[in-house]
Amino acid sequence: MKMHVLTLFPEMFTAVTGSILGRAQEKGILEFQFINIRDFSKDKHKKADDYTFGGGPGLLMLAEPIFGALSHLGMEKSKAEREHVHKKLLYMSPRGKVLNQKKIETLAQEEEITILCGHYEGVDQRVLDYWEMEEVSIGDYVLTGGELAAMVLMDSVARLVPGVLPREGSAMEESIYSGLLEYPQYTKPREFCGMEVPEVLLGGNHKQIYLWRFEKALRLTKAVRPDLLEAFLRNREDFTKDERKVLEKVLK
Ligand code: 6GU
Repeated sequence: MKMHVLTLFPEMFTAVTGSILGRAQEKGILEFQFINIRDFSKDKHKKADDYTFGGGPGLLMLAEPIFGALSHLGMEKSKAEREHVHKKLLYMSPRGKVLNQKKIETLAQEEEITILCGHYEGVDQRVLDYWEMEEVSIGDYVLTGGELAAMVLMDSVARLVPGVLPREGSAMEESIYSGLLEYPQYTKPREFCGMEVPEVLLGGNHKQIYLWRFEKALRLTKAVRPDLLEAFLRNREDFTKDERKVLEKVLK
């Protein structure tokens, strides 16, 4: 998968290239391209922003350098054309639809994702209109720019691309996929600061271990995210007899 990022702060993305995602790039599974929007400014001072028409505080990113960068990438103008070639064009913005795991799974199917990071007060609206950009937020709070949000998106999408995670399958096993929060886990040593690893995990009875983890996940989800538990119970009814017993114990 190719990921292109248009930003005024390309140096921030060393956080991406210096991690597991960087290793995936070396292996040829992912390909990153960071484009400095300022390089496409036609202004002699490389200006990429200006004051807003109508007044108000802060600067807005200019349309022209962004158009230049997208044209340089050979970007298709319409959403329909991009869909045809499995490309996405996203604008990171607190105004967008909030990212969730389902959306991330859909994005992981793309061949190419291009992400525009806004800064200051955002971008000229004509950028979003002309290129039919999809706006994506990462939550109901405000960041100084789209870069950190873009990295969140890139990381969560990239880990679903086959071969990116060191152990195949570890992305799919995790609990958000089953709709519950993750059960507690332990590694060596068996005793640490007077705290023991739960006995059941040392035994090797896989069914018992599974049911213990299921119960822990249910209890944790009930306490922290009752909304997730409710959805989980609504979406699944194919429980085994043993699972049903655990469920009854936790829900009563
Ligand atoms: Cl995508 N951008 C900014 N600036 N703030 C945000 C955001 C994005 N998502 C949540 N807050």
